[in-house]
Amino acid sequence: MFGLNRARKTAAVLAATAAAATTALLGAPNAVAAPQPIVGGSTTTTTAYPFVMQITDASQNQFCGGTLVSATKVITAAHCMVGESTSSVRVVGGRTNLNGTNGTVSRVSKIWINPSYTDATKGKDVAVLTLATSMPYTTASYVTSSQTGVYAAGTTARILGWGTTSENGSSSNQLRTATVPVVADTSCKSSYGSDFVQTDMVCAGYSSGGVDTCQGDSGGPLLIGGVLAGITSWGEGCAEAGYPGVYTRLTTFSSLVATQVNS
Ligand code: 4AZ
Repeated sequence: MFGLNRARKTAAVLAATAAAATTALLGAPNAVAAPQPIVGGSTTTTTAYPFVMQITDASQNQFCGGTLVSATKVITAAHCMVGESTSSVRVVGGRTNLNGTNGTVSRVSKIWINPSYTDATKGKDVAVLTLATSMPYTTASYVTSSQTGVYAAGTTARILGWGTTSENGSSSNQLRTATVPVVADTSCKSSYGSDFVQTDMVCAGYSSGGVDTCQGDSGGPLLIGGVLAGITSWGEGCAEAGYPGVYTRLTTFSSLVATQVNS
């Protein structure tokens, strides 16, 4: 009912090996945090966040999120689009609940995947979809390449999605949101080692865990000051202490994305 017939696009598994290696580096056993409920957030609506899009299969089962940045352009994660085709995906706007039938459903006329993308832990996790039908919703603006200051450690960022509310748990029927602090690159490097590609990624979360994106939130927005600054990409599990969520550092890809958005 909530899109579970389709495997969610998951990048988390890719991080497992690196995280295991990092455990030794941290010098302490990786205590397994209890799964928590977007983990740790609260429900919201597409009325409050009209630019948040569901990315679904042809049967409208949601498997990723995306952000509307013009009437016909959606920014999402490259790893969400691997193996997809213009006939296999839909974008749904204005639908707060996964089991709703309201809002606007569009086919996709073009999928642009960053041509340098290979897998989420190597960075470059960005894609732009061109919609066949215009979305009648307020769009989000996205960072320009010069706005690198938005990622200052401790800055409050907002995450949104329909993903699972606990690691390996069930998706949320209703859109959820939470705020998490941007994590210093040095700290994220300590968590993820060489899988953290500083130029292409930014981490966000509390050192104690508890609030995070999770499976099914991928491709959705990380907003800083209301502006799209990141794309939900990967992480070791969800909301675990010491393992913040990893987001595409959008400033690095702003120019590349703008070429697609404006094409
Ligand atoms: C995923 O698989 C996923 N905790 C998204 C975000 C995070 C982990 C996994 C970060 O879609």
